[in-house]
Amino acid sequence: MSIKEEILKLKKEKDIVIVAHNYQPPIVQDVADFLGDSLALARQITQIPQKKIIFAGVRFMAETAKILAPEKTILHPVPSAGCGMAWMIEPEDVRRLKAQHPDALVACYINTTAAVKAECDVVVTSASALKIIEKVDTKKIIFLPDKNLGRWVANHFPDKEFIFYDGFCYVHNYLKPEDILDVKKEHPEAHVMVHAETPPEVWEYADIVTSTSGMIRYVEEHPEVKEFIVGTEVGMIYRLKTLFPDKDFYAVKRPMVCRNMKAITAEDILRSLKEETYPVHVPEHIAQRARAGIEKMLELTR
Ligand code: CIZ
Ligand code: SF4
Repeated sequence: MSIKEEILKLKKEKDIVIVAHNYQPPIVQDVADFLGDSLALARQITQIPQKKIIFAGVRFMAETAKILAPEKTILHPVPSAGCGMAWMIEPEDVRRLKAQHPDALVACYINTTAAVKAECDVVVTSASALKIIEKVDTKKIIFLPDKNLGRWVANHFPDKEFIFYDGFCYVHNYLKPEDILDVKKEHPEAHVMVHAETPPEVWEYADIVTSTSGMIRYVEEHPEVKEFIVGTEVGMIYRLKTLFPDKDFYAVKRPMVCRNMKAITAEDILRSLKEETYPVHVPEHIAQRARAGIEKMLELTR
């Protein structure tokens, strides 16, 4: 039996659900019951009737799942698989910014630890940020930790004042115009989709700057376009090819690989199914405060 067959058999026998992020390796995507971005997966978690869920994604995503479903067992197969951006900011940094700008609303990207979320008013994802900021009355907004995503959001709200933090994603932040243009030369008809975590200097070369779910929507809404250049983590190219097998998707020239997303292998998933490794725990005093911001996001994007 192949490892894939073994996983599919065991998850059925043990009634364990596997959810996986769009950036997961192909084999993990293939065995998942649900695939999506962090917003869709957070929403999904609250709908799953099963008691045990394996979360294939980085640490903050598994923590978010546990915060939203504290009664369930959330298994994170590789606890050390964290997000480099989430590690760039500590709760003290948020408290310092709040002390400097007491009249500001604190919007924090979902790519943060639970302890950082506990300091925030509302959590946002790349797919939900615009909708959320549109709905809040506050004029001044502390947006953290991703400076690029923050700038992208701020560009949509010229009447609001934004305070940024100097965080970034090492996979997206170093994308250069020539990484796109070199591929565009080979495929001049292709439309360019880049993630909002990429730096502002590449945005003018893109047909759309968006989230991963926004990329799926863009392909759906442009049936006449057959080729796309994709400026985000490579896992997304596999996801797009699976969803749209008759279209072509090209990676940008610079390899965009998140080491931590790729740290979860089929072997880890199998072990997680067999040994129920590793249950996620978030201390309740932190979970309770972080839950408020996550639930606010779900409420404002309903
Ligand atoms: O929100 C997410 O899932 C991330 C990290 C990327 C995206 O845009 O989907
Ligand atoms: Fe974090 Fe970047 Fe990896 Fe996403 S791709 S999990 S933002 S390090």
